[in-house]
Amino acid sequence: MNKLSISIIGVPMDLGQNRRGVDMGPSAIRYAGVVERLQNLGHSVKDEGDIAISHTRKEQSPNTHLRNLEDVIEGNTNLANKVHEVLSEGKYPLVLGGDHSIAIGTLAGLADRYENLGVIWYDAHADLNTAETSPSGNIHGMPLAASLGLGHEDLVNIRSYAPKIKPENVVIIGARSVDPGERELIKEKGIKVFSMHEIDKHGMTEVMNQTISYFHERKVDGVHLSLDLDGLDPLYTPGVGTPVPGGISYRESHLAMEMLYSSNLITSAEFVEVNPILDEKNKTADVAVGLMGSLFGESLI
Ligand code: Z70
Ligand code: MN
Ligand code: MN
Ligand code: MN
Repeated sequence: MNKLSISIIGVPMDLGQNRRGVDMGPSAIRYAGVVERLQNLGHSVKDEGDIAISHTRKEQSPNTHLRNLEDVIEGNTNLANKVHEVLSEGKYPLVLGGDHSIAIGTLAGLADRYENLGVIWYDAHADLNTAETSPSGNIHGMPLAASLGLGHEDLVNIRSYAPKIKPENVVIIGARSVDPGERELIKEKGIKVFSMHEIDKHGMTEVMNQTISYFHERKVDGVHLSLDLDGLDPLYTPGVGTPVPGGISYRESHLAMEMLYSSNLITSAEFVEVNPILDEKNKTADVAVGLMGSLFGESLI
């Protein structure tokens, strides 16, 4: 088994959406024992602490309806630089959110280190809104679009390059709440989506086998896993800001992580949207750490 040097990066960001408390996600995940869990698998683990996030909550610029745009850009720039540094040291970045707007920074730090980076977006949502299509102004609904080079130019150009990733290198898993503008983008760009329909119809085994084959066909040189805990059914992960019923089960999610571990494809990961204020006894953080266990090689036998 491949032993890794994992760098844990906390991102106490709650500015990409309306509900407070998701900035405490990194603390909740640490409290759930992430460091020990991964060390017990034989990996070397360093907790890099938290990225600095300004909470000026400046008055909305009249030029945009994007909520907290300046603070989100600054925090994501700090995160991107840290992810880039960790990669330069040959370490495996494991990013703890924070709301999903932080994927903009994670991918900005990662993508220029790869020729052909793949991304798995494990989420109830597609996060493909732009300033034009967003129904909410919440930047956590935009990180996948921004990483594809679509949307507000300051979000798109973090670390001064764009786009970060190609639409044909993205696989969305678990989608069940997709806005009209996002649907159009999925069709226009030919983004691969395994919605709950496909998961129910064909089963998670088939969905993951197809996902893994797809990345092999695409000849990716790395795959980033961006896992929003609201991808799971709120029965298992109630501590999220936007629970959507009818989600991926606990068992399916562990199976998916175990198959990704066996595939040896994943080169970085982030776990986002854990909100301990909305949670039940840290259940959602516990599930997140359990899934990390499976992703990094835990097995029953
Ligand atoms: C909606 C929007 C979203 C997460 C909600 C919701 C987006 N599509 N993302 N919760 N994690 O406002 O853009
Ligand atoms: Mn999301
Ligand atoms: Mn570089
Ligand atoms: Mn989501």
